[in-house]
Amino acid sequence: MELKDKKVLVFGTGLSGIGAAALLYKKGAEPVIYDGNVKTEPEQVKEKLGKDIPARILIGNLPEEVLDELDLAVLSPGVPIDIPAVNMLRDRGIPIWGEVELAYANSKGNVLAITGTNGKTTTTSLLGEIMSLHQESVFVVGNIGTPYTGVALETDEESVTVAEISSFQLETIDTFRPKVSAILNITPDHLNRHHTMEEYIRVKESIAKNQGEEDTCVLNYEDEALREFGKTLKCQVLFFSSLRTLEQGIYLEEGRITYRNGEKKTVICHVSELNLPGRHNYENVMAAAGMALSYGVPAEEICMAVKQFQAVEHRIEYVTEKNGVVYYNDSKGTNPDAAIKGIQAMDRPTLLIGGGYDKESSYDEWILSFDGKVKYLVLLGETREKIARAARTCGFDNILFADTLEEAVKICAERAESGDAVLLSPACASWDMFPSYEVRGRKFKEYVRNL
Ligand code: UMA
Repeated sequence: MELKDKKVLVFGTGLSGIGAAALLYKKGAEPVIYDGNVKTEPEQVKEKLGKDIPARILIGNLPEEVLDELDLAVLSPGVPIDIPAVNMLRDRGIPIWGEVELAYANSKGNVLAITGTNGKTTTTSLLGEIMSLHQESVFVVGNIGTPYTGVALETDEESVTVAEISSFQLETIDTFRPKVSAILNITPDHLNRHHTMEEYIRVKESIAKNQGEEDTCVLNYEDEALREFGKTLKCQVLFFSSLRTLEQGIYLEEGRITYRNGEKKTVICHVSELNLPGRHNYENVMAAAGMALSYGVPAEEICMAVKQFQAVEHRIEYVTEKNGVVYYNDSKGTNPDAAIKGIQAMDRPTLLIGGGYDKESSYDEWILSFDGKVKYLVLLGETREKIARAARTCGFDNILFADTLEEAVKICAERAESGDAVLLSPACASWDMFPSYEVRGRKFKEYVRNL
């Protein structure tokens, strides 16, 4: 769509909305930026847009006369596609794009896109590092925290955009076509938004829907749904597995991450050379390496980047040691599956802080994964009663409640003994008490350091 002189509604005034409005304005469109949250301050939105990006700002209800004038609507990922305001747009036949679609339609070069329930940020960062070692023009964008629209107009034919793409973002793509995509794993998450697991899987898999024969999709062989999905694709498929050797693909052989292509085997590195703990991280490395290899990056460059790479913030991040107690920040453990990885990575008795925003997850598997390691489970946030009930049903009773994260840290510090770990790995999003998991993680680190 030619954007010049088009009137475009930008839904949401967060990172995506601001990025989208700026891109639209630079392309000659007339953005109208809208937020349904009545507490949004127009002055703050204006400030975020900056004086060079004029846009009409609407807060609260969407006036009918504005709807009548629109040529396009661009949704932020946090906006559900089935709320009344979006239905109104759809009913009027106004095209609805996500912020990612808008960015993609206005960018050049190739896209390497990663989705999955867990491991996206680590894999995206690592692939970003690999690509930066390989070539000059590399952009790392998306759910990782940098809106794609913010860099789209800077890309050229030689650019590579490495994009972390969430299920929220995939719901509103249209022509988005990565040269190489990856789906790392799919376990229950965001069911309050997608309603059923089938729908969540369908949305995740749509990352490959426009890929053609020259493109590649990298998939986790150990995820049954993805193994089957691989058979249905018309693009090339590259599987990885951390549990078995494959005739074709990437796998672990005696601790070595190995790529097998026909008779040829290439070793990327030994897992002991990685700065990332845990099998889930070996999978992230395999996926990033597989994507880079598919793109044509030489194995030696991948090896070099992989060995240099350090863990991302908020993912089983070592904070400090106080009185023999080690503190870990896993604020990015925002769903039960991610939190299972968090507790599995602990090698000492652990005081675990959990709970937060309710995404209608089931917590039983997480609690069953405690494996005798958790001394106390300190719960806070919207889900605390729900998790406590699940824990008791699973036979785990050492539960304490806290009203704030600061109180939770204090409770843990009082009860922990030398040799223990304190782990913030909430199994829930942060949105009931914090604007993001990053803020929650940073606050946790601050409270720990102030102890
Ligand atoms: N809003 C409405 N009506 C609604 C919902 C939201 O008006 O029904 C408004 C809010 O009032 C707010 C704005 O929309 O002003 C927020 O938009 P947003 O939630 O899409 O947030 P952004 O700041 O644009 O950040 C988004 C991603 N957030 C979400 O998907 C919730 C960020 O991912 C991403 O980094 C950023 O775009 C840049 O691409 C964060 C995230 O939590 C990390 N992602 C989820 C996750 O990882 O689990 C999916």
